[in-house]
Parts: sequence; C-alpha cells; structure tokens
Amino acid sequence: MFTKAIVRLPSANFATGLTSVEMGTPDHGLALEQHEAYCAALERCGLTLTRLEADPHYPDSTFVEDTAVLTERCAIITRPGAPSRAGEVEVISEVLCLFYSSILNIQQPGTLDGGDVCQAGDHFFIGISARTNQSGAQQLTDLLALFDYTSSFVDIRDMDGILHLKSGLAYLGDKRLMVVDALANREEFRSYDLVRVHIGDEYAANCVLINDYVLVTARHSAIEEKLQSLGYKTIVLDVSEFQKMDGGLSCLSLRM
Ligand code: CIR
Repeated sequence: MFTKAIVRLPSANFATGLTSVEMGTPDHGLALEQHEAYCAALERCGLTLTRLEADPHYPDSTFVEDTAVLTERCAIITRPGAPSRAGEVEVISEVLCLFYSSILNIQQPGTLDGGDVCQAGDHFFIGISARTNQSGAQQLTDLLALFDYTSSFVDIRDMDGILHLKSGLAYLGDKRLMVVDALANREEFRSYDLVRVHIGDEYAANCVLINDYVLVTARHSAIEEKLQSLGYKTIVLDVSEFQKMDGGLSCLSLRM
C-alpha cells in the first residue's frame, strides 16, 4: 500500500524546461489546474501529499519522479542525467529525511533518472537511456541488492519517442506489465503477463497503479477500457500541458 506522495507545483517558467516534442507551449494556468486535479486523484487513492513550492530555478522540477527511487525499504537519491536538473535533488533529499531512515545516493560518474526505474514487486527494471547511464544503473542495482531487491537492465537508447523506460512501461501488479508494442518482445519481460499498448496510444502506457486505482491519461479510451476489462478501477486525468514538456502521469509524483 502507498500512503504518501511528494508533488511539486509547476513554476511560471515551466515552459522553458526541456522537451523533445513539438506540441506547442504549455499554458501555465491550465497546467496548474491539471496539477490540482492530479493531486486530488492521489488523495482519492488514499495518499497524504507533501506539496512543494514551485522553483523557477528548475523549470523541470515539477517532474519530481526523476529525483529519487522510493521503495518500501530504502530511498535512493538519483543523479539526473540532464545537467539543468542536477540541483533538483537537494530539496527532495531534505524532504525524504522526514520519511526514511535509510537514504542512499547515486554517485559520479553515474547518472540516473527515476523515470527509468520501474518497480515490479521485488524486481526493478532499469532503463539505460539518454538520461541513465550504465554506471548509474549498476549503482542502483548494487544499492537495491543490499535490500534484497533484484534488477535487470532494459536498453532503450535506440528507441524513438521514449524518453524514459516508464514512458513505455508500467507495472500493474500480479506480474502484469503494460508495455508499448516496441518493447513487448524484449526477453526481460518474458515471464510477465503483458498488456499491449498499440501505435497511437503509446502515451497512455505511462499509467500508474496506486492502491485500488490506476491513473490513466485522457484521450486514450482503448487503454482505459482494456484496464477496466481486466478489473482495474481507473481515474482518467488530462495532463496535456505536461505532455508538451515530455512528462506523463508517473513523473508528477514520488510515491511511498
Ligand atoms: C525532462 O526532459 O527531463 C522533463 N521535461 C520531463 C521529464 C519527465 N519525466 C519522466 O517521465 N519521468
């Protein structure tokens, strides 16, 4: 069960952050509304929120997921792969001290973004990406092993349109993964039940299982219906303004 989450408001200059998509400039007012709806959904899932103030020094800092890997047994502060995001971890480290007795860090030369880390029970899939390098992934593996977790790597460097591993992969519990077609034949996922996300719906692969609900993105009714047919209760959220900055549902919170 998750009981808490950390979120951070998008700053007024959030549109100056990093993006690789050409979907237009996000509207800050609408982003705030969407963020509030997202927070309300987390609360409906039973989470108590720590809401951090926006920080204009870090326009991407609303995407808190990339700054840490939180587990039931430990917290690991990442070393974000984009230099402009490196300083985001400071405030997150301070906040996590309130909740964890065991906090570890990814060290130089490793880089790791939380968006590349998908927990599936006691196993972690770690994406090797433009943001997460081999050293960061290996350090995370070694740290998680101290807490009896296993890991495996999924190289996504040759995949277009997938910034982080969780842009195309989500764990739905019960050894079931939601996965974009382009990742579906990977050996790493062979022992899992796969829910396939076809071309056109890829953005919806970034759904989030939180206790009794799955958060799913608006305008992907095929995915919502598929989840419901499998027995999941869904909460549909529109995060269009965050999508313009390469963000999705999972990256807007750190759940614990
Ligand atoms: C970035 O490029 O770092 C941000 N604009 C988006 C980060 C999204 N994070 C995630 O999906 N975990």
